[in-house]
Amino acid sequence: MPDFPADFRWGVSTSAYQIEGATAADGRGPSIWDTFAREPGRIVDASTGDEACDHYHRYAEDTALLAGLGVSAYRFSIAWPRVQPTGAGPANAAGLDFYDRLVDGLLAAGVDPVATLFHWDLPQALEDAGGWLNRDTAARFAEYADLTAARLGDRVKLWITLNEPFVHMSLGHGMGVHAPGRVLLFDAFPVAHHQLLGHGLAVAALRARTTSPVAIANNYSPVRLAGDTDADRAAAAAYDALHNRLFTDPLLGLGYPDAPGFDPAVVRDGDLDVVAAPIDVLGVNYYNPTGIRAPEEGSPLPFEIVPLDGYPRTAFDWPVAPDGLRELLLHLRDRYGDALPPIQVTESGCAYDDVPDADGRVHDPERIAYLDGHVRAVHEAIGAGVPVTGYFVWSLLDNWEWAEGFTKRFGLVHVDYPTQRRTPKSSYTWFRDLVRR
Ligand code: IFM
Repeated sequence: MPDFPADFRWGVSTSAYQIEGATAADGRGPSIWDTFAREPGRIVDASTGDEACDHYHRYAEDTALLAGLGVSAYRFSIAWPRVQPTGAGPANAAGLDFYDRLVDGLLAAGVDPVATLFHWDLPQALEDAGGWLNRDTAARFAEYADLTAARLGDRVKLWITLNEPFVHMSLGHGMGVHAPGRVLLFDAFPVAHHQLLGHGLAVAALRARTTSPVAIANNYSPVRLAGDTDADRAAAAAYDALHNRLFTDPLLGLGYPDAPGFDPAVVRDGDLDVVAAPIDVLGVNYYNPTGIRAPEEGSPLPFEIVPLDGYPRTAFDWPVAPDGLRELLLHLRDRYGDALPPIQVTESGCAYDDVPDADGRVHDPERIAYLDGHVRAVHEAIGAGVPVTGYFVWSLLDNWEWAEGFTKRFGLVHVDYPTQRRTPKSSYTWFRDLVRR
């Protein structure tokens, strides 16, 4: 492996609902995922995050795993319904106490706390009032950011406002396969704008409470053209605008792109200035490229997503394409130029069907190969002049993978869910050695 700068930030990521469990502890209110997971047919194995990895009670053991890994940072998310059980009103001190203990434990272990404020677990009470379709949710989000930073702002080293607002809009509100399960197709656009408005308002709230840097974590997927007609190229441009530009162009001051479903009516005077509040870091989550061609006639979509041939595949059937990471980093640099802040890859990882062997060890050579390729892709992008300053593996632990329940394992650490026993996989050792070097 080639050398990285000495101050490069190596980390791992998780999110609250996927690992914490303890969904009724210490006054936490229900979130949209508690509701959604209970609806028949929503989650492939009919599981919920009620227990997940029981991290709420085992955070000290998990912090020891982070210390053993030697990472300089840990990206976790804060559950809004722990801080504000109904999404409004004063802070629930007992909920914040948990993150207080976690943050102090991380600092004592020499690991920088990196906190995401919204990783999809909206308080159910806010959803009942319209959720992200309701402009007021953006203001509520800023209030929650303020309460959280008032307690943790002196110790969190990097704040991330939103995680993958594109995925929350498209899977949660466009297609209904994630919470809250709305099927609005392109009428989901207000969810994009209100999340971005909430981001901008939260940036201002954070700036008033902390001098730590502020970021957002977007998901990107380079488009692979599966056809060579003008219609195919138009379809690819439409998909690229929706997935890769809708949440980045306005953040970096370019306004909204001409994306399918874009509805100027929800954008009020002054909103774009709020959305474009300067950020210190752009978080990049990358998993795979997307194959696109022109849609069949009569399709409600302006593009068709097609499987990509010729790549190895993960247990999620996602193509393994490290070159896509290098390509997207170069594209970001080329598209945004001087407006692009330093980038940290805030998620990169893969699911495989990892099973302990007869000795209880978990060997995951595919994950090692996957991470090796993606880390090299980052190095190449840095060499080509892209300002990348960090890389976080998704995920520290096997965890509850949304609609896939417990069926997809992304961790460097295997979790045996019935016993909650943690077993570092061979990829944990590999990543530890990489970080040490
Ligand atoms: O598990 C998710 C995470 O919550 C958001 N980014 C993608 C991961 C893998 O699907």
